Amino acid sequence: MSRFALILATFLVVAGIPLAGLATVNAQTVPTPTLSVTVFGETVGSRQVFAPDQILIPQVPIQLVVTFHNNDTVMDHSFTMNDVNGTVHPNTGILSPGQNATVTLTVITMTQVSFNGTTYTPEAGPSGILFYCIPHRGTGIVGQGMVGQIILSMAALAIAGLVVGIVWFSILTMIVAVQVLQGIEDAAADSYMAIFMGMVFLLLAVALDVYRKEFMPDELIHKIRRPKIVLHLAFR
Ligand SMILES: [Cu+2]
Repeated sequence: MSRFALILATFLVVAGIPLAGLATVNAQTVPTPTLSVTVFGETVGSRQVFAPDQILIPQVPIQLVVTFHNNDTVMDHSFTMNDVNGTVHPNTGILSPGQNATVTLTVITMTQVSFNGTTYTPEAGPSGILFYCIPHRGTGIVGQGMVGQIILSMAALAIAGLVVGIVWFSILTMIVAVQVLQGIEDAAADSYMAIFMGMVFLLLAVALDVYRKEFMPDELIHKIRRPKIVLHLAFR
């Protein structure tokens, strides 16, 4: 048992090294990804709101395609952003109930946005980039007027934490395995190793799941398919 455990523990540490580098390599080779979201403008009770009022982005830079749909029955709404100087861009314009409009902007960093070839600092909200509805912005405080935010998801930080946990439990497994090999064995050594290894695989599964959900672009899904076979010769 103990030699097998040492081999397995060594494998965990070695396998962890390329995994840790995976995110970095992907970030360098993949061009700016695109995220398409639909945001509705509607009245809930007596309040005009965006639904959702948060656009979560998995990373920066990212190209954001926002389709704004006025889902209201009587109220006019817009999806609008300001820069720090109060200049309005991008802006869907004021839409009547039932109308749609799409704006495409690039969030370069959380303090730098590019739209229509212009790069500027967008107006900030409490925890992200602010967007609002021109007729219903009101006080402009999130939770009062019709405002929302583009927020950078904490998924990258979560994965970093999980990787630290994976490395930590791998090291603990190694320490127990080395001690067992040196003859410092107690009755519970196997139980400790089982728990530590279980934690390694559990954290690895969660980390891979978060990575897949937050960082794999949706566009990849329909590209994984059999290539279309086209005959170049006349076929008669
Ligand atoms: Cu509105």
